[in-house]
Amino acid sequence: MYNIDEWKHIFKLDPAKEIAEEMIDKVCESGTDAIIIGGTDNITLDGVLRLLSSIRHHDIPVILEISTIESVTPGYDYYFVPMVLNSQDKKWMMDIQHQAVTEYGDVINWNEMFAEGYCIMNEHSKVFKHANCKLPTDEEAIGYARMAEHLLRLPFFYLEYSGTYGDVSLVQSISEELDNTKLIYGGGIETKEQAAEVSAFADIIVVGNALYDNPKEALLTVQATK
Ligand code: 1GP
Repeated sequence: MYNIDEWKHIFKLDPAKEIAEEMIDKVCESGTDAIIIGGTDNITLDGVLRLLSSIRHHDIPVILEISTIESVTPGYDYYFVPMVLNSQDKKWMMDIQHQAVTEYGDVINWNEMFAEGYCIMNEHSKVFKHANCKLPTDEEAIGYARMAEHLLRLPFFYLEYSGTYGDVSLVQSISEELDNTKLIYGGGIETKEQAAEVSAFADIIVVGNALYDNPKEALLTVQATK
């Protein structure tokens, strides 16, 4: 339905945060390629449905990044399933996904479902602590990227710096490793300059927090990737 191969820019909206309807309209009309609904805590079915209904009357693909089984609902175009490669607990890599598939496997439309191999690089982020991650060295991060591409054959490798702007030289090194697996970069992008810089290497960049902190500037990140 949509051509994911052409996506360069995604805005991520957090169902646990307040955002004005007019702002949602601006996000949808910004020229961004898709919108991800996702966050780390206080994700409720109500929040997920509310954002979906505000976005739905715009012609833009909308993705639910699944953080809890309880907040999954039909109606999204795609469902992204995080598998946290650098978690120290098997739970975040395998078990919660397994539980969901065991429970809902009969009704899942697999064409809408994509796994994301997450590598979480910001030790101070909520998600790093939540998923009990271990900070990889650059070499180890490249190792995860190679696993995502060659062993696991994942559609996406997500280099996640959530809340802080990352190391662009590592983004470059990882992008050089990936051919079939798409590199998603997210974290700390606040300006169009940063968007352009990281977009030179990542297939897709994700902008989240800036939409809430400095929306005017955040909206400008779209054009920097085109
Ligand atoms: C978070 O990667 C996204 O999952 C975006 O990060 O909120 O720091 O932009 P920011």
